[in-house]
Amino acid sequence: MFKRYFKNPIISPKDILSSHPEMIDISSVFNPGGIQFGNKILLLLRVQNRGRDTLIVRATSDDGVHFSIDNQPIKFSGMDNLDETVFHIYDPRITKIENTYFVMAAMDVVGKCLLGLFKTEDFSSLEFLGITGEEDNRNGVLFPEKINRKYASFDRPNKSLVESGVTTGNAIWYSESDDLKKWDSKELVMEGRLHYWDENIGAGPPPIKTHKGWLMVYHGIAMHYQPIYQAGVVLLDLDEPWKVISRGRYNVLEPREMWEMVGQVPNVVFPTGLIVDSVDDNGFTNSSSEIKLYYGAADTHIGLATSTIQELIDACFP
Ligand code: BMA
Repeated sequence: MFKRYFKNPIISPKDILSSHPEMIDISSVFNPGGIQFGNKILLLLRVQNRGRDTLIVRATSDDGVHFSIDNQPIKFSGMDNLDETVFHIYDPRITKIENTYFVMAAMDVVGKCLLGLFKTEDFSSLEFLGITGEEDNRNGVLFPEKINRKYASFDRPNKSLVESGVTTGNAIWYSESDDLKKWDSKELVMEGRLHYWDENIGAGPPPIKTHKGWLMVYHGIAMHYQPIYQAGVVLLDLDEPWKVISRGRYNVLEPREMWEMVGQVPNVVFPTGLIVDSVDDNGFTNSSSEIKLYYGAADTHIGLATSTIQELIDACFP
């Protein structure tokens, strides 16, 4: 299971010190994408100011605990041709394929949310490649390698409408693409389990390749009077990742600390960034590898929790 770092939260709104006009006295920092970038652990933070603008801010660290946070938001390029008004770009998930880093992020446009795909070599800016489709969708993650000679991703179409007007969904789909531009929804991967911890679901960080299968941390929402966001694990077939080998019965992280239970959205742990110790030449992570999970807490702070590949694989089996 996950163990929280003893000095959590590792990033708080007060850690963002900047004189940039959009980054003064910020309200929240949460749901970071994460990746190993050279010797550093790099996070893309979701930052909100008092105008409830969303900014993406880069943070880097040598030890995964002490972060140096940029004093300006990351710049996006290539978005001028998009025929939509984009209000917010958020919840980035980062994947490295060969020498390019890709970021899949939610984009709020008029009446719905789309998934945008961006690329970068060095995180100085993010170049927009396009949207994955026209449908209301969120929680998109790109696999770190091609599967069956195609780029592969999970996404989570937004369907059910909860009272607040927020759209959510209860099914993760597998999609594939030849060129990263045109995506086809291919297979249903898994659905929410009514009455249990994961009634609505969405992918967390990008899946990790292990010798036992693709390991994915996902988020599940118990749709109580007040929704509870938790993290769980599932193991998927290596060649056909839409096939579930085994799915954990219990969550592996749930809101328990005060800063996870209290904030702008209460009772939320939202896993988005995951770093493993070592990956071999074929992309496999060793079962003894430590995992660092970076997650949003109550849509206000960032927490760090650790585990190992083996512990999480074990947690996939009832
Ligand atoms: C989800 C997403 C996340 C957010 C979570 C809890 O639907 O919007 O960005 O962290 O709700 O508010």
